[in-house]
Amino acid sequence: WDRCQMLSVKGIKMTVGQEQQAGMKHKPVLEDLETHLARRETEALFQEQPETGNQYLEDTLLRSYLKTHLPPKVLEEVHQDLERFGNRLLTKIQPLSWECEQNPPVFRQYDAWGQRVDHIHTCSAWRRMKEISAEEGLIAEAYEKRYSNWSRLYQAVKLYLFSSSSGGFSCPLAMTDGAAKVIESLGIPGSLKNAFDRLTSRDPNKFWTSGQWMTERRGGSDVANGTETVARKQPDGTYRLYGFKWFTSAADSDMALTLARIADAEGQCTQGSRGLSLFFLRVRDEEGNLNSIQVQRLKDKLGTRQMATAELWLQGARAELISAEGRGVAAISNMLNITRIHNVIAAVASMRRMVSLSRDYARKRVAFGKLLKDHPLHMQTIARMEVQVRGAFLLLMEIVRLLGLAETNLASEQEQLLLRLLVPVAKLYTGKQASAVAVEAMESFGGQGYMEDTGLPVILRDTLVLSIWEGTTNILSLDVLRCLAKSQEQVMAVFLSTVQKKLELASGTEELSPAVQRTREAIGSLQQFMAAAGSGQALTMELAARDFSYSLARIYTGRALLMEHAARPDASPTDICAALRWCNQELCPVAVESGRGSYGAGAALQDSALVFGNS
Ligand code: UCC
Repeated sequence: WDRCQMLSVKGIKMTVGQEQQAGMKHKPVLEDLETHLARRETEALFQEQPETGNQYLEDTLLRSYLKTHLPPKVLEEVHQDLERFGNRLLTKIQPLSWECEQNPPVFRQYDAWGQRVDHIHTCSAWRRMKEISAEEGLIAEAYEKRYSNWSRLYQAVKLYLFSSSSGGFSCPLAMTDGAAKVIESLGIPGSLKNAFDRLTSRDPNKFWTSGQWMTERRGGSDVANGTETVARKQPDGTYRLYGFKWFTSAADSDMALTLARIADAEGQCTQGSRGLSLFFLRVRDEEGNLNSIQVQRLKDKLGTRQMATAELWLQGARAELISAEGRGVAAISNMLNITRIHNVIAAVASMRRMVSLSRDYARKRVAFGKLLKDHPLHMQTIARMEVQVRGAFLLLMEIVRLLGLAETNLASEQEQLLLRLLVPVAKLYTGKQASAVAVEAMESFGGQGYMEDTGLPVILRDTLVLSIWEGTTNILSLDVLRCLAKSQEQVMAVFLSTVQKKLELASGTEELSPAVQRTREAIGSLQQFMAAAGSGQALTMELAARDFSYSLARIYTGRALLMEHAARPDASPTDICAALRWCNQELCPVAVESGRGSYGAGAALQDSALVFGNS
């Protein structure tokens, strides 16, 4: 089809390969057809399969980042482990990942004799992923802190390498990490010591995973108003939970953290956010019986099908209150921030996987008489994706670097503020980037990209959820505003001064000057917006929240690409090129003067009219 299409377009100069094909068109075809058909029976493959090798060794950006930032002793140890892990991923873990995809969980509600069993059957590869996660210390690494502030970054790198080969197991790991973080931030109370030890264990026989049950039938974003689950206090001080959790990911987990409203003696509950408290519960008791929980059904999802997401009835599930009463949202936000970072990890990993496969395919696939890699337009498309992945990767590294500092009490107040801001910014931005890159990369395989058994559609489907779960793009944009308001905009001062300082350093590198200039202009625009929006109404900031957050993401990523990486003494021409290309896009998409009306009441009315078709 594409050949006919190309030849029918007049006035376009044909490449050598195209000319050859055009000539071939006039050869007698019947004879050729017979030979081709005869050969086809013996050929298993028509195209060479795109592959990745050891993902750690192949990832030059990752390796140069580690070399630049890690202390030499840490780098030496980490390098050995990552090389080994890269081989294990390639030879042992990747095949398990495909098995997980081929054998999604199955729900059996009744046994043969009519007994209700509510059994979620997972495949052996999925269970093996759990053991591997413990053996590799994918959670433990961050809590043992053997490399002090670098442990968190090292853990994130392992998770990043694991993500695209995990068969969906990254999801329970995200929540397991989040639960460990919540328990650690509570000072590991005695009653939770066993759970913490298990969540952070390297022993596959001890290791637990955790769920995060936040979403109820009234929705997943408005947790404050959507949570109906009630907690009734028992004489022994524990609670029993009654409610319906409508979207519980990794429902085969060992424990969960969940929100509920404590009922008073009259059975009344406080509504809104102030009525929510945080609870810990085991999913099953020591005998393996469900903790007064019934599984209604498994969700039929577009992607992440390897992982059991269920609707659960809590019918008096025994639970322990672990936050102060009414402080449930604030307490679970420690978990949310960690799972949001895992979301960024998954986003970057899926982009990296798709671009690596596209690159490999470009070296193997011949079209129009030459390899794809020799078609400049094709290479331009992959190069654009590469710039996106690089930016997202460096933003991720910046966040886990800051998190590592915060967790070892080495972060300044400014760095803590920056971390709080960058988590929602990175989550919302990379979630969108990942699906755009996955769709684009899919196209680079032509029709093969659309074929289920190539595994490529799985990556696309699993990527699409990244802008939805753990807070949609709009909810996270509003979280960015929450963060600004809470710090009385001190966080913006920190953001701007961090970028400005680094710009001064980079302005000494001649080749980077166009990018430095563009970043300066973008900061100027951002400041102009802030000044104009400051005197406006709350609606202005709400309507601008998404564009504003994108501006923060692009400017900060420019800083990471520009300063941290491209201005290093041993930076490669590719590093500099990526920084320049990144800064060539619109760095500050927020409309500069809010007075221009883009985000005012008039614009809101227009939006409504456009959507509903009013006059
Ligand atoms: O569970 C889900 C699926 C699990 C799958 C996980 C897999 C992850 C995989 C990753 C890779 C493979 S999905 C469900 C996810 N649900 C959400 O993300 C919720 C989305 N909604 C929000 O984020 C909302 O903004 C809420 C729930 C946080 C809004 O709640 P409120 O109660 O209306 O908000 P408030 O009143 O503003 O916040 C209450 C307190 C405040 O503290 P105080 O009272 O001290 O001022 C806030 O500052 O909580 C604090 N807070 C935070 N603190 C709220 N959000 C944060 C935050 N992000 N960080 C720190």
